[in-house]
Order: sequence, then structure tokens, then C-alpha cells
Amino acid sequence: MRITIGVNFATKKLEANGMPLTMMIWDLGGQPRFRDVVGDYFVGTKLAIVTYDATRPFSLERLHDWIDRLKQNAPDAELLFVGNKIDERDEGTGVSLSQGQEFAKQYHAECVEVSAKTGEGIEEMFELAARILLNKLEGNPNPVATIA
Ligand SMILES: Nc1nc2c(ncn2[C@@H]2O[C@H](COP(=O)(O)OP(=O)(O)OP(=O)(O)O)[C@@H](O)[C@H]2O)c(=O)[nH]1
Ligand SMILES: [Mg+2]
Repeated sequence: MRITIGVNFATKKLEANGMPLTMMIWDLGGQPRFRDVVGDYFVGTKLAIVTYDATRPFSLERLHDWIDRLKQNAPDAELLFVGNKIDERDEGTGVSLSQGQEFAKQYHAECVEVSAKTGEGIEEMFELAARILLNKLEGNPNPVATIA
């Protein structure tokens, strides 16, 4: 796997609430040297999939800065927190799902866990992302925001 140079783009088609949906996904490179390059890509974001490394608690703390920058450029963006690399997490180490959810609560958002390597949780993550987007587009309140 290579680092993301600047920005990558992909699409994902799926169905949510019985409606077909094509998500346009901008994958921003996380390396500090791309900090200024990727800034413009926050603009117009409807949903940010905010990803951390579930084996490294520090990666969670680093998200605040990303979210601050996102909010400056896309104040109405929804957030979905995603803990990745759960295939590599040893029992009782790293970031637990409940810690991730606790962190996400500060932003009135949900948190799920995946492994990009094994594919575990990936389809569910996209389905949840689609539901959040459709609820937003249909003007429904974010179900999580009302729970939090
Ligand atoms: N075990 C495991 N390794 C993973 C997983 N996802 C990514 N990796 C590894 O973690 C490293 C970083 O992955 P990237 O996809 O480059 O991470 P990134 O956050 O996109 O990094 P940037 O593109 O620099 O922002 C690579 O060595 C990947 O192979 C996962 O789910 N499980
Ligand atoms: Mg990348």
C-alpha cells in the first residue's frame, strides 16, 4: 500500500432507504506535507469519514485537528468515525469500540470499526454512511445527534 499523494477520488454505488446512491469519495492524504494541498477538498463535504488506527490511541487524538479544518471549510458536514486495522488489534490494546464511540460523541457522531485488509465491517460502514447522507438530504435529523 502506498501513501496517498495529495488526493485520490473514487465512487461507490449502493442503495439505502430503497434509493440508489452514488457516493463521490475524496480520499485525502494524511501526511503533513499535504496539509495545504488537501485543504480545498474539504469544501462541499456532506459527510466526512474520519478514520483512525484502532491499534494506536494517538491516532484518535490527531483527529481533532482534521475536524477543526473540516469544520472551517464545511461547517454542515456530518461526521462518521471509523476505527481501521481491527485485524491487527490485540485483545485489550489500542482503541476499543466504546472508546471510539465516546470520542465520536463529542461530535454527536457514530463510530464503527473496520479492517480495510480483511474487509470486515466495510460494507456496513458504507451502508451507514449512505443512511446518514440520505437522512441529511431528506432533511431528517441525524438519528445519532438526537440520541447523543
Ligand atoms: N493490518 C492492516 N493494515 C492496514 C489496514 N489498512 C491499512 N493498513 C496498512 O497501513 C499502512 C497505511 O495504510 P494507508 O492506506 O496508506 O493509510 P492512509 O491513512 O491512507 O495513509 P496516507 O495515504 O498517507 O494518508 C499500510 O502499510 C497498509 O497496508 C488494515 O485494515 N489492516
Ligand atoms: Mg491513503
